Amino acid sequence: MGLYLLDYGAGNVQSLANSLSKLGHSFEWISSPADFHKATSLIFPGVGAFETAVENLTKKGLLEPLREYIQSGKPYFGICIGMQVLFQSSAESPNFYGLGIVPTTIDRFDDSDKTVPHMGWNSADLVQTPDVGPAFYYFVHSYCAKYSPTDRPEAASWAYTTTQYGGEIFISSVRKGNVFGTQFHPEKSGAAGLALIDNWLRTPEAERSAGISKPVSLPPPTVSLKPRDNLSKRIIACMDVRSDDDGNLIVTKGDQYDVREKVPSGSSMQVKTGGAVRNLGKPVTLASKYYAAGADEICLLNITSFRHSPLQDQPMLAVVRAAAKYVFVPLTIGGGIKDTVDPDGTKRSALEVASEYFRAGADKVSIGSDAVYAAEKLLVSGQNHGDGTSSIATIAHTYGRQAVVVSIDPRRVYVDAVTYNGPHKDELIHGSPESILESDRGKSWWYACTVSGGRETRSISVCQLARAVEVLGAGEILVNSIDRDGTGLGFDSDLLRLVKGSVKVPVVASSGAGKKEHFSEVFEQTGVEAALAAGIFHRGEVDIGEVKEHLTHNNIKVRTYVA
Ligand code: 1PR
Repeated sequence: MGLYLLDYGAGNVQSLANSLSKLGHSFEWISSPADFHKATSLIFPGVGAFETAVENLTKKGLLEPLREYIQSGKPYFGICIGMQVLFQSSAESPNFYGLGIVPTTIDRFDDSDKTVPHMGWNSADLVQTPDVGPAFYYFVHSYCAKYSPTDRPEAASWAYTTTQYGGEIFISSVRKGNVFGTQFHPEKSGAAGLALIDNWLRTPEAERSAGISKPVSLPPPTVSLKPRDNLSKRIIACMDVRSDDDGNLIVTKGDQYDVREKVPSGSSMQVKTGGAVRNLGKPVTLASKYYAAGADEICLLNITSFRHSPLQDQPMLAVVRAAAKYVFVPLTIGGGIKDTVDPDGTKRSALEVASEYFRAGADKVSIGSDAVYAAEKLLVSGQNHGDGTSSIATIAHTYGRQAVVVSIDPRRVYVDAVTYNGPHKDELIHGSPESILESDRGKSWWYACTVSGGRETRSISVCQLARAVEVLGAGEILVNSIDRDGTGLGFDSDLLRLVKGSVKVPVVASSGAGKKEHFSEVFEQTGVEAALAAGIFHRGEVDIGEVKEHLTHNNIKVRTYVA
C-alpha cells in the first residue's frame, strides 16, 4: 500500500510517524508534488497555525497537488490543521484560504464562558448513530468548525462526530467519500486513537475511496446541548531530568528544588552542595510506565539545561526520541528553551531549539526562565502586545500557541501586611490564623517569580507574569511552587486561584501532591484544568489509576479508559 504522510515543515509530525511504526504500517513522506501520484493513501497530520500550514504548503507547491489528490477520490485523512485546511478559511488567519472542500469557515471558540484553547480529553459523539457510546480523544485547538445544521446544512452534512465544549457544539470529525478528518489528535489519544488510525488503514482502500460530491440525502440532525461538556481534567506525570555526578541522565526529585541527598553534617562524603543527586529511575522507563498507567500527559523537564546549550545536549534529545516511541499521549519537554550560543559561537534561536525537540517527538515545549525575561520586557515597554521576538511568540507563531507552555517557579515572599506598601499589595494572600500549616498561619505574602530553577528571585509577581505571557502567546501555564515542591503538603490553592483568575488559557497545578485527596481538592478549590505530580508517582505511593478512581468517585471527570 502506498501510504504517504504530508509534512509541510513545521508542526510535530513525529508523533504520527511513531504511532504508525507502533501499529506496523510502513509509510513514505511526501517530499515533492510528484509524490502525490504515488500515494494510494494520504495522512496530513497538521499541527500548528493555519497560516503557517497554508503558507508553507503554498511555498512548497504542495497546496494544489493536495487539492487534486483529494478530488481524485483517493483516501485522505487530515488531522487537526489537516482537517481545518479542508474548509474555506479560518478566523485564525483571515488572509489565507483553505481548500474550500467543506463549504464553511473555521471560527474561534467563544472564550466568555470557558478556557481557550480547548485542551484535553473530550468525547466525540457520532452524529448519525448517537446511541453508540462516545470515545474520548485528545484535543488541542482554539479554532473550530461550529456545528450548525440550520444555518450551515451543507457543512453540517460533513460532520461524522460532534463535540461539546462549554456552550458550543463543533464538528470534531468529518467524513464523506474518500475524505476523513479529525479535529482531535488520534496519534496522541492513547489506545483509542491508535485503534482509530489502525481501523482506517486496515479498511480496504476501495471502501475508503469514493467521490465527495454525493448529494446530501437527509438533512443533518440537530444535536442538543448537554448540561455539561465531557472535557476531562488531566493528570500529568512529570519527570525532572538531569545528569547524575557520573554524567548519566536520570529522573530526580527535590524538596523545594534541592535534588541532592541530605548528608549528615560532618560526614566524610559531604561535598559543598550536599550528597549525590537523588536517583529515582530512568526517564524512558518511567515515561512508558506512566503512559501505561493512564497518565493523560507526560512532562520531561531538563532541570539543569540553563547551564549549557540544549542543542549540545544530545542525551536529552535522545531521551525525548526514545520516550516518544512509547508514549501516545502528549509529551511536553522543558528546560533551556531560549536563544542560545553554542560553545563554538553558533547562535541558536529559541525556535530552533524548540524545533529540535518537536522533531524528536515533543508535542509541547515548556519555557521557564526565558518567559520571565520576556514578561519583564513587556512590562517595561508599557505596551499591551509583544514585538513578536520573544521565544514564546516565535514558537507560537510557527507551531501554534497550544504548543507553548510557560512553566512558572514562584516563591512566597512574606511581608508585614500592616506596613507593606509595595507594588504587589493587591495580590497579597493572608493566611488564616487557624491554618494547620505553620507556613500559612497568620502570615501574609505575595508570589515572586524566579529564574534558573529557583536560584534567582525576581521582582515580577506571578499574576504579572501570567498575564504577560498570555499576551505574548503562551497556550498554557504550568504553575510550580518552590515552597510546596516535594513536601507532600498539597497544592498551593491560593497561588493557583490567583493565576487562574488572571488568565483565560488552561492552568496546570504542580508541586505538593502527597495523597489522592489533594487532586480532588485542587480541582474543586481552584478550577485548574490539570494537575501534575512527580514524587508520589516516582516513589509508588499513589498510582495514577487510584487518583482517577478517587476523582471519578468525587464526580470529577477524568479519562478512565486505558487499554
Ligand atoms: O528555566 O526554561 O530552563 O526551565 C527549567 C525547568 O526546570 C523549569 O520548568 C523549572 O520548573 C524546572 N526546574 C529547575 N530546577 C528544578 C529543581 O527541582 N531543582 N524542577 C526544576 C522543578 C518542579 C516540577 C516538580 C513539581 C512536582 N520541578 O517539575 O515535578 O514540583 O513535584 P512534587 O509532585 O514531587 O511536589 P528553564
